[in-house]
Amino acid sequence: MKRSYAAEVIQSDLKKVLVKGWVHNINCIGKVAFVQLRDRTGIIQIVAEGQAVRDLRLEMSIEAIGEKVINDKAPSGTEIHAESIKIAGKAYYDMLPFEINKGWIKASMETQLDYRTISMRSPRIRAVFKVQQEIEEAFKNYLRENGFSQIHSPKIISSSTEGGSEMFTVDFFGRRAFLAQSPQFYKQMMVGAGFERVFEVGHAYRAELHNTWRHLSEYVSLDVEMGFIDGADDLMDLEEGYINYLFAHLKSTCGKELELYGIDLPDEVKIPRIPLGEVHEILLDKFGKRSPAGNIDAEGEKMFSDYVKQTYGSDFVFLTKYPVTKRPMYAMPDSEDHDLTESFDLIYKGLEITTGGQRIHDYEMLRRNIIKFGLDPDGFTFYLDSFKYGMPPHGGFAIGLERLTMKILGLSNIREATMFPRDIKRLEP
Ligand code: AMO
Repeated sequence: MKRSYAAEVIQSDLKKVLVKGWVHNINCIGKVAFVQLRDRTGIIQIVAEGQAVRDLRLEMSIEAIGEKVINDKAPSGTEIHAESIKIAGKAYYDMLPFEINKGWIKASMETQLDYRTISMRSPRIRAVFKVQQEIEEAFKNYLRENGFSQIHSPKIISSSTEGGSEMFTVDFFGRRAFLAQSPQFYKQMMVGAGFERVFEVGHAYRAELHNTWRHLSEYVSLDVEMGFIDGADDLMDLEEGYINYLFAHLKSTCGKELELYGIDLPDEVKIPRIPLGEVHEILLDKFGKRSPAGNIDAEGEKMFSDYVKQTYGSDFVFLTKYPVTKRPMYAMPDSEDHDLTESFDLIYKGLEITTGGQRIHDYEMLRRNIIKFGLDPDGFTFYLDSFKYGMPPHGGFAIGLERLTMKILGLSNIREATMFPRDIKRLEP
């Protein structure tokens, strides 16, 4: 007999069905048991009695055959009157680490992460990863529709891309190698290789020593790089377009999940672009907040986001024109003020979710800049050489997938938006 899923049983006019899934909940009234069966599409009630029911335990996997019956009192308006129930996967626990059938899990985040395959069974947690999947899907679709090609760059690499200190080293057949902090060099090289417009969804590694609510040692980076641009505004236009495309996509694919988290996404997003120098002045004038030179700290990001929300009604803001000293050697200096760069960060509800900008595309200028940054051009030969053959003006940006997921759903810790997070303390599961 062909298997039916919970959602199909509820929607279709099938009479006799075979369903498979996990025991989400059991309620016994006299000899009759009401079993909530959960599969990847939803939850359906099974009404059963007899020995098979007495052996059931929460989270066992089972298979049941029975008749579909419409019943207003059943949670989904439909239930299955079981003829037979078979245990497909036994339970070998004394006690579940926490209950997952009561909405919010009442256990610390660390415990939930320790037992990740159990916590992810909760429909509420599952919803996070459905939204995350659709963020990635929308990213790929939007960029493909705009003429971008998908690339896969190596994650074992020979030199730092984003500055020295935060790199994991790897013993590569006796040579010192690193885990990529970003696909930065490779996405630029692919623009020069004639692809013009590329994107990548891949892991990035940061050996950051701090343990915060917004940093992971391994995260997923949504990367974009585009050739023949006129300036950083082209890149911000592209990202603003993605945010609008994404929100429309999430509304059509994740209605149930957004509702679970009480999220109502705006119909249109218009993102203000404000130079960092002005941001500093506003923070000082309005909030008495001093910022670190040429940068903005986490408290400043939050304060300024609140200010932008009140002033422009936007949850997003582009901070532009970061100083040369705060950007990597590949950042293009501003055409008017050489101490600044053609770069930006995107802040969403108080958190940086993107860094981007125009890059230096002239071979000689890049070589001089590498030296100016106190680095040895010989350490970047493969990258630098690719600029000898007519590299066009170009730029791009990268969005942290977990940070974007976290902010869309209003989660308070990035680990909640990561299936198996890696941080300074966590290497398992
Ligand atoms: P940056 O280093 O700012 O820029 O990273 C880009 C975005 O990646 C996310 N991110 C992180 N997410 C979780 N944990 C971390 N430790 C972490 N570090 C970064 C953030 C951040 O905004 N090559 C440039 C991008 C570019 O210019 O194209 C880069 O990697 O959301």
